[in-house]
Amino acid sequence: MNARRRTAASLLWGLVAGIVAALVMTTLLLLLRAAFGLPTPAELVGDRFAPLIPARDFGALIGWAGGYNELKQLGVASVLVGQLLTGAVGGAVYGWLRGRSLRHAERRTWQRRPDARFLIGFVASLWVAALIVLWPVLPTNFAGLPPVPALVSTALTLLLAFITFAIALALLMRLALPIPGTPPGVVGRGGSPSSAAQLARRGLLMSGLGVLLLAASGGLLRRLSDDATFAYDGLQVRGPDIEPITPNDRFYVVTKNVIDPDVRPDLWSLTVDGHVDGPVSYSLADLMALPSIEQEQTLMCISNTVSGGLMSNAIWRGVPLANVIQAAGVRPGTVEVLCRSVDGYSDSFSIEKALEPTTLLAFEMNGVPLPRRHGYPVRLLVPGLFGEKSVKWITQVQLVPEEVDGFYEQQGWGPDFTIPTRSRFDGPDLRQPLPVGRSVRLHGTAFGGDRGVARVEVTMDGGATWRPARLDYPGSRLSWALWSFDWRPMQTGDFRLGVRATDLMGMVQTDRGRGVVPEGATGHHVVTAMVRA
Ligand SMILES: Nc1nc2c(c(=O)[nH]1)N[C@H]1C(S)=C(S)[C@@H](COP(=O)(O)O)O[C@H]1N2
Ligand SMILES: [Mo]
Repeated sequence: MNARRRTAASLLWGLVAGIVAALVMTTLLLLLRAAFGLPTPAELVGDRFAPLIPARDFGALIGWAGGYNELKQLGVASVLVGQLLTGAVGGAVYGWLRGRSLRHAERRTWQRRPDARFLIGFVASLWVAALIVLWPVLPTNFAGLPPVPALVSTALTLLLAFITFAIALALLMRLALPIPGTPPGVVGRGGSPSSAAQLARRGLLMSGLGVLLLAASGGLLRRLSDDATFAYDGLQVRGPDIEPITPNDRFYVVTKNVIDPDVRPDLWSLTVDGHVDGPVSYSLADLMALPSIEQEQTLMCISNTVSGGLMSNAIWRGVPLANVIQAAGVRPGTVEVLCRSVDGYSDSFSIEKALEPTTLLAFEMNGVPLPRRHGYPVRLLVPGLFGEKSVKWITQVQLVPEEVDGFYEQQGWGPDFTIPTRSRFDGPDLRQPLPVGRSVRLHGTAFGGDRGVARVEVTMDGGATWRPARLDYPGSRLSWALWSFDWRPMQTGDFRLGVRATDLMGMVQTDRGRGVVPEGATGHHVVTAMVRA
């Protein structure tokens, strides 16, 4: 081979070896994710950049991808491809340099070997860059480690991954090209001549290894995706069979995660720190031993439309957040509490809200321990504010002397997160025409945040007249109410039905229509009933 062809060959070898080495690294990362809940770069990158996307663009992206789950899948796939591309580039440069050092065989001490120096530099700069870029999301651990151990273990995981990549790359190149000092065509590594046939064999070996790794990481990916949130994120509950208390397996779900935390209670703890007299920490047993209360409360996502089902009601048990905050001692000048979760999620709200007796650290939902997808072992409940403030899998409550933006707040949601009063039709199914002259039971839900529901009214004439509905299930001040109205249409035609609620403060639900971005949707839920002979 002439020099130019040899250079091209070693560069190409390096490129392929780089991809295979990146596959080794990816397989290791997926294994660590599955076994220990250590976050993958794909998850970290997603969580780092999602909050930087403005709320409206985020909505457009979700629409473009075909849903939040689809966007998550796209994000994960792009980072995985990015890992392979980075590996390919690193491998190509390494291969090229290694090919060159073969031709300068006299310089064989490793300090003089530019290929080895490059590889160490490549790994070090990847790691430093990853630490700098991903710094805010490093305290993520899906097995439930508190922030500091989570940060350290994530940083070490990344280092281990990059070192694994480098070792795999070096070994694979050694397979391809003999070590410097033993020029090709003379004597190969095993003392055998490095002939074309031998190179072909090695090529075959490398592609075999690549295929094997693809199968392994593919298998791991499939296993992980069985555990992913794709099956339930965005779950809604509404319609004719709506129940006063939502069963846990029907309760709506919203999560930023591709795979939700699976917290090991023995690793988990809750810390109250920041602007306090003295930080306090609780194990799960500590927390559950504190006096707890039961509370019926409805949760609703800020992205719920006026007709949407991202709203559910449950009976929770938990410890008032005020108790643990007071145990730490609020320093004067505290403005907000910033709550962090094991998944790296955070949100904040005023210290006044945090000290209200109904703001809870909940550990039970409808009589059973919190299900994993709803925040096991402990989640926040912040009555009156949109669901995103009710941080699941909470691990830290930090008192802060200034306003801080949470995960979605950074996208530009808010600044007011008060749930506006709302009401909705759930039944009957109006896709079928209603028979004229026969009584039909219109029914639905009404929710006033933490202001309760005093009254629900319906209109059959586009808002000219309003008639009082019955409150079949009045709920609590913090929950929805279920209403119904027996209607006997005496004429055929299409009727525009509307509903509105009034809260216990006497405030009537606004008829002003507004979209979900940035402070949640408002306006009347209007449906059309076809009345036929
Ligand atoms: N740690 C964490 N908490 C979280 C979220 C999240 O992604 N991670 N999502 C929030 C959002 S946007 C909503 S609407 C509620 C949903 O709670 P649920 O799934 O129990 O209904 O959880 C909030 N708490
Ligand atoms: Mo939400």
